[in-house]
Amino acid sequence: MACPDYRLYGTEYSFSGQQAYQAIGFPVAAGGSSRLSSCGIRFLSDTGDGYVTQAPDFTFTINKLSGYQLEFRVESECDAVLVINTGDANWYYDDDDAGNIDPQIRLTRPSEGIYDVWIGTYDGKTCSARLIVETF
Ligand SMILES: [Ca+2]
Repeated sequence: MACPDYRLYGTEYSFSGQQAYQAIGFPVAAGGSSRLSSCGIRFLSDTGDGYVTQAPDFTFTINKLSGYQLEFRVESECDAVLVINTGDANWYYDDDDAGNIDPQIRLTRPSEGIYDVWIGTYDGKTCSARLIVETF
């Protein structure tokens, strides 16, 4: 079975911590066919289930993050989940922290580099969604 693979690339964007201080939105289809609970990923944050694609939806290169907190959140019409793999191969997961059963992950001491991001759904459905990246 295919599991999320950070060696693959999503749609690529590069920006700095300063540029993301004004929130940046990215339309995306939430969902996928890879079931997280079958993939044996050890998450540093919350752990939970959901379905994502094999390749990340987005591959961000984010520079000049010193002094910023970095937040990823989703606005969707379904029960979205969020998976992030950072440049140092750490995995993060969230299901519902943004409210409205949408996910949110805030990294308080983010490091510069590559962030692979998957927007999935808890129940395997697919829906329209929007990923928002913002620094604080
Ligand atoms: Ca959710």
